[in-house]
Amino acid sequence: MFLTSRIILVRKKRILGHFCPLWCNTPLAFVSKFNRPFKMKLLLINPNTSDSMTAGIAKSACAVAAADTQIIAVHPSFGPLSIEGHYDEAFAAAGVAEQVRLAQPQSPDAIVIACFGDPGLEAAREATRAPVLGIAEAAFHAASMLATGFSIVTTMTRTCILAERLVQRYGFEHQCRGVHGTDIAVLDLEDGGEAMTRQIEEVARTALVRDRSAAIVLGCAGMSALCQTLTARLGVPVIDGVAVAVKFAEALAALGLGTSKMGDYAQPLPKTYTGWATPLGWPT
Ligand code: 5HY
Repeated sequence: MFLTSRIILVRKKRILGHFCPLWCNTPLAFVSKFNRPFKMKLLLINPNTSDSMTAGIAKSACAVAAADTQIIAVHPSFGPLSIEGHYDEAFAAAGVAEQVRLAQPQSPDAIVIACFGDPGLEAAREATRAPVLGIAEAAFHAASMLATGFSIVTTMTRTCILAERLVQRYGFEHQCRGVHGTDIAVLDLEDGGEAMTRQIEEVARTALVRDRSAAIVLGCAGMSALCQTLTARLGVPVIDGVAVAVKFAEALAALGLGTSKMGDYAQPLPKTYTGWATPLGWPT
């Protein structure tokens, strides 16, 4: 099987799809949203394999990115169309590792993992010197700077445990006051319409009261486009991890800060991989 990337190129107001047989060896004309030369290359990985969701996430990223930031949006060449449980997440993590490994020749200045489970985050940090941000971790940091307590509103109730474990792993137990599912499937977020937005709004409103929290973290990259509407309706900070991670990534890259190559984030040990993963091993 040929490992490739599916690239969604975002230009202001128009979205194009392009299949690149060999990672970026084909000189695609990337432009920034104001046709200025790029200062920074940001690799945006959607860990599920939905083209349309990748395009939607890339559009949200492009809307907040600096004028000279190039957003390269990719998704893995294999895996689930959406991530809604442990099994999906296992493949998504491998897909993230694949995309970070394939991107090395292009040396992106920063990487954003645009799925609320932050799948493969630590593997990605091992595989690159660039700073790598997961949208959940980024959103937790932002929320904790804006309110003493926040609530997470996510998709399927069965994935709440994944978010709760991230809260513990990142040390936000004292700030995160609750995780709430809407039981809206990830891919249904794309064209959910007003009824779906109101459903998310109601779950958020109830969470603010029940958790006595003062900010909402959106628990799915697919909710990114709803952030402004929900902020206006709820009257509290509503944090979209995609937007926050893009800005944090720009800040770290602009400061010349990258992932430490000391200790557990040092480059993976030389190792042969077999089967379809053969190209993803590290030269021995
Ligand atoms: C996400 N799944 O952000 C997560 C959300 C979730 O495919 N993209 C996905 O429900 O965990």
